[in-house]
Amino acid sequence: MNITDEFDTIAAISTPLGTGGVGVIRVSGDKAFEIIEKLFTNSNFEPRKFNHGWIVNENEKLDEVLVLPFFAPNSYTGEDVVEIQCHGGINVVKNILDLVLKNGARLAEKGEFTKRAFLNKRMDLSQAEAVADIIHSKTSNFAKVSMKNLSGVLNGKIGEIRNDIFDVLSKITAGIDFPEDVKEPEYDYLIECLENILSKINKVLSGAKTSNIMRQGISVAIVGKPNVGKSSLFNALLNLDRAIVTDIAGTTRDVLRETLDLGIPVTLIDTAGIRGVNNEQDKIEAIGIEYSKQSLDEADLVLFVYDVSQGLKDEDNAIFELVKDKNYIAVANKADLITERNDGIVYISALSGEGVNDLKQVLTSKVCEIEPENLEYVTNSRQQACLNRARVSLEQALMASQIRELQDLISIDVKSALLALDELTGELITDDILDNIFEHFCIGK
Ligand SMILES: Nc1nc2c(ncn2[C@@H]2O[C@H](COP(=O)(O)OP(=O)(O)OP(=O)(O)O)[C@@H](O)[C@H]2O)c(=O)[nH]1
Ligand SMILES: [Mg+2]
Repeated sequence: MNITDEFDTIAAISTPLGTGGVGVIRVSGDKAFEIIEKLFTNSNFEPRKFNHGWIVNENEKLDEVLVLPFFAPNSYTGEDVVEIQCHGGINVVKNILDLVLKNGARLAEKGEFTKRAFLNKRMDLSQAEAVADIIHSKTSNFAKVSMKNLSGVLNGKIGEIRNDIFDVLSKITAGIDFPEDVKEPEYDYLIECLENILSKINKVLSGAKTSNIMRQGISVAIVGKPNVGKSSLFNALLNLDRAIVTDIAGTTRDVLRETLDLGIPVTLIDTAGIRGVNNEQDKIEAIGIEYSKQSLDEADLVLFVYDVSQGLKDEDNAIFELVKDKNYIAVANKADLITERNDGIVYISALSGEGVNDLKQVLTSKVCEIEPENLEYVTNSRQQACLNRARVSLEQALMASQIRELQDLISIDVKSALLALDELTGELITDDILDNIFEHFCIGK
């Protein structure tokens, strides 16, 4: 797809494919109304109002629907858009889409509606990227912060920074181009401006690590020797009977992963109990143990589980040796079997549920050492890369100003910073970058 292509009319199913109350088919482009008029029994459209009628294929009624028309430019894409709300059965939705395609629309590519919204200036790039974030967010917190970007928070800040840079560049350029009429700006003034801009960029970038954690989440591996109750804990944390639990040591063979929403997405990993097994005797368990060690290495946080009714044994200590240099929480399980409690130990019973909520809290505070709700600017890796490029260029300009370098040379770095921000906002963007961004969308958005 090319930025300068004439837009044809596209269509796609905008609701998830499955059985549901309603399904929505979206059609966008010049021919949207022409196509619907051929299929709909009531094409006396009132804009932005639901119009009731039937979708018919050569007199055969396909479904009773509501049609919601939007006239360009007042639509999501900025083009003529028609949304057909039909019954949510998978075949009904597909049949209507097929009919729309047969009548002159083309199946939309991933993210093509939002891409058009961007190209038609209905939203800027950070808002378009926020749409993808909201759709894909794994936690409600991330959905909330992404919503800030949809409402233009990041773009507003970047616009402000861009204006600051543009202002500096204009002053330098005027001094260079019209030396007789305009005095070149004082170096101290340039230093002050550049420092100011850099601190604004650093403020936006300071949320980068948190943004990445909120986007990708963190992984928490549950490790320990066989039979200490790892899978029971995995199930208890998820509130789900996900992993098989038996009293046979060596029950879990494969690595199990599930997502847990602690405000930040957590991938909880259940592993095979680690013990010395003879490779020949039990190949499967030996492989499982290898996987456990890998998961342990890769995890951001480890729950080291032991059976407190048995006390720490040599096997536990051997595993603890693998864990101790990592970020870990030691969990004393099967506390229902003992009566004594010491301070500073996390006692739980995965069986009865005792202490599981407290453990969740300890886990949450470890995971959220950052306060996600306070995150002011959420950025993705592409935006961070642009900001970092702008930062490096401005730092060079700053250094050059400090040593009173020729302003001609300083302007080159200031200009690169400006271009990096233009790439961030989408002012200056290539087809490749655009395709890359919208590839992460789903069809129908
Ligand atoms: N009394 C008591 N029994 C528990 C508790 N947690 C787990 N168990 C029992 O301990 C046995 C082993 O539990 P699992 O959850 O399968 O243990 P595991 O660590 O996953 O074991 P492997 O997968 O073999 O490594 C089962 O019989 C559980 O019912 C607990 O808190 N209290
Ligand atoms: Mg298990």
